[in-house]
Amino acid sequence: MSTPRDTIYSTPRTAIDRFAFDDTVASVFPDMIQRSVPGYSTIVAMTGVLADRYAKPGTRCYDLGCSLGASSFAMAQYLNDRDCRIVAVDNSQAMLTRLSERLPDSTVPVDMVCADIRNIDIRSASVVVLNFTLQFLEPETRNALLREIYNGMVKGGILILSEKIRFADPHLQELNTDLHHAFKKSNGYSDLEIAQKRSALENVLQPETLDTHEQRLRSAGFSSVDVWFQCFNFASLVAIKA
Ligand code: GEK
Repeated sequence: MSTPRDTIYSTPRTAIDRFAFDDTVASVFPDMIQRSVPGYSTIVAMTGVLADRYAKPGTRCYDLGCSLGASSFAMAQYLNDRDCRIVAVDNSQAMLTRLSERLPDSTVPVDMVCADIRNIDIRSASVVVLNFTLQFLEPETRNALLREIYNGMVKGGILILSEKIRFADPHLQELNTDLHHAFKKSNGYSDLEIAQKRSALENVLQPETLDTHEQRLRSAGFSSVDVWFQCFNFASLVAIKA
């Protein structure tokens, strides 16, 4: 998907506003996330492979915080003739306006919902994707959402949770932060862009440790929990409802 290049933070700003998923961000989003998140395209592609294995006929596959629907499209590739509906949810109208232009390309029915993912009804879900979304919710609201998701899933369903993570060990935290910045620089972002984006995300994106995620998933009820992908401070977990 070729989209305009992200140059949002390329010029010096006197004040940095809180990062928001507005029209400016939506217009460059595929380029922004591809150049910012190590492993993004692998995670999205494997979401399709996992959906192929876990999506059950007559159920729903949720893409929570869908942005432009990358995970929805990855799942749709595998779900022809499966009698599944994809439910793509985001609270950014700017993202959904752009997604709606792409939906006619989908081979599987996609219900697009503009809502806070904490306020929707989740039911009959065999696949739930939280691809870099939980990190934007206030931490104290995350347990309740994970319980709602668990309760709305069918037995044998899968949750795929991808997040920026932090490390309890200060050395590893510093190392992985540096490596992530090196990754962004290798993708053409300047030190200024990296620094200004980092300020904009302060207190907006709140990463947690892998331990915290694993404990939350288990206390929500998931029986099998595993980290299936990690590159620096970005990871993806699977959690199965037995
Ligand atoms: C992808 N999954 O391309 N309710 C609904 N949506 C929300 C909420 C909320 N409370 N908070 C944030 N969002 C996508 C990438 S981006 C990740 C996901 C990133 C939405 C927000 O509007 C944005 O579209 C998305 O979550 C996060 O695989 O930019 O790092």
